[in-house]
Amino acid sequence: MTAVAPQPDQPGLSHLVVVQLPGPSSAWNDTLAREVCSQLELGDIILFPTSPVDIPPADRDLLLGRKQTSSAYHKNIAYRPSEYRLTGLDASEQAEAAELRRILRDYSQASVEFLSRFLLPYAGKWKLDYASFRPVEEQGRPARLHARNDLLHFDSFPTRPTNGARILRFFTNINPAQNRVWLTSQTFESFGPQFARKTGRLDSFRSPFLRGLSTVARTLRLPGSHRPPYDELMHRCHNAMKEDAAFQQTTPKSRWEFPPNSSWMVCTDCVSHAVLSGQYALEQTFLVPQSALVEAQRSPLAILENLAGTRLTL
Ligand SMILES: O=C(O)CCC(=O)C(=O)O
Ligand SMILES: [Fe+2]
Repeated sequence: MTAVAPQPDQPGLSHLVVVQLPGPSSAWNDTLAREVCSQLELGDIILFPTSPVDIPPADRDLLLGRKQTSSAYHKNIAYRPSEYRLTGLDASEQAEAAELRRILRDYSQASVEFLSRFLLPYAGKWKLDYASFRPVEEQGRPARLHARNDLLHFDSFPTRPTNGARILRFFTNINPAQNRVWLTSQTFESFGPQFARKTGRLDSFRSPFLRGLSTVARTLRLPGSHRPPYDELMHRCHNAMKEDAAFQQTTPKSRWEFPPNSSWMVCTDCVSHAVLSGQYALEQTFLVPQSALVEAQRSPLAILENLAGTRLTL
């Protein structure tokens, strides 16, 4: 396996690291794996021009809507590996659900199997989050402002706090003809602090009085009280970026085209990203705990804790 980063170095921007597979698996070792983990954690995009995950032709045909017309295959669908369950389908679509669920389970398992061999420092330590099927053309897809994926953002899941764990996503473009096109801008390390300050919340986490109030709210299980300060800040940054039209326009950008049958992975909590166009992708999300990171001291959690001057996890 070989990795090359072809473009000139631009501080603060994400770079593309191209990994050619297959290579002799004996050539892969812990040192190289740590290097890739470091690149990921600091905001680079790891691209496999040929996906290391095989999707059987019959499954691909189903996903591309060639063999059926049910609307089940035409909406973004989430798959929860731990429950073997799909969300996003109506009762009328249950006939298709079983097949779709099986295909997503296979993609999820194949991604786990590959990444367990490739990202050795993380293997077995991550928490497996949702997988998804994205059959809707992204260009012009209607969504509320905060749900728009065509605006640059760092990922933060409003209903699934990570409590400091990193969000690592493994995508595959299953479109036979069309690239998936992304923009990225500077990484969290470069301008996360600027947005974190704008939230106006950094000081509040230091106040013993407000921390005490939060503990009481959690004890009483009040709505919203389960969200750790880290996730609160990350989510506010996510929203602030999408709301900031001047930032969206003027920030320096790189444009990436992910070709048919390629896979790429990104720590989407530190890579500011937006999808401009593309249809038909699969994706598996991994939550990597602080204890497995190779650059923990430069993680969004470490950066925010430094700024806040206090712990931000629960
Ligand atoms: O679907 C994509 O290519 C990425 C969209 C995105 O930003 C996200 O799911 O958080
Ligand atoms: Fe995103």
